[in-house]
Amino acid sequence: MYTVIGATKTRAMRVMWMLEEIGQPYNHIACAPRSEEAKKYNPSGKIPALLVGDDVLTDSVAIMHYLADKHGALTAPAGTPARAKQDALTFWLIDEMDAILWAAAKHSFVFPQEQRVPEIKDSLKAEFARSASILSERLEGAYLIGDSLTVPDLLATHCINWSIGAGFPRVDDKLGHWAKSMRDRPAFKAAATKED
Ligand SMILES: N[C@@H](CCC(=O)N[C@@H](CS)C(=O)NCC(=O)O)C(=O)O
Repeated sequence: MYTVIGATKTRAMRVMWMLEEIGQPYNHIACAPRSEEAKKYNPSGKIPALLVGDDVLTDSVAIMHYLADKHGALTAPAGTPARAKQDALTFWLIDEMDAILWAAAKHSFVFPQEQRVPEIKDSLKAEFARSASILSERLEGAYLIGDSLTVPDLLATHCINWSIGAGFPRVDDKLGHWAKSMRDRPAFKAAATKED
């Protein structure tokens, strides 16, 4: 049985949602970033982590790819052009959405007060809005790629949700409705409301 380390309000949600989508049971230890509990599994205190037997896997996207490949779900097969295209979108989302949100978080509450540069946040919001427009333009149907759910759908939705929580400007209606359709998925709801 898998065990997810990390509070639902963090990137751990990506891993929990993925596990719900692929129908794998899991335990959940809902600890905060940098807590003593988190450090038991990852000395940096970063979450999420996934316990798989004696192994501790870290990084939400690495964990999602591990699960996708292991269970043959939410991904094109490794070693195919389709997978390379899927990975390109995944890495674009990390560069152009996750990294921007993370930079805003660092300058809001992660860095010590004296290292924060709050003035950077307007520029980060504008950059995120540009990324959201590009993503909206490429969205053609119910999913970001083809006619089935893949890892980038989960990652993009999580980033859009994060942007809402961080007080970033709303994404356009097309992308907003799409993100809502993702949040309406039973697996998303199950992860979001999972009891520990
Ligand atoms: N790239 C990593 C980032 C992990 C990360 O920074 N997680 C945050 C919580 S969402 C954290 O633990 N922050 C504490 C810190 O950076 O010290 C992933 O996707 O898992």
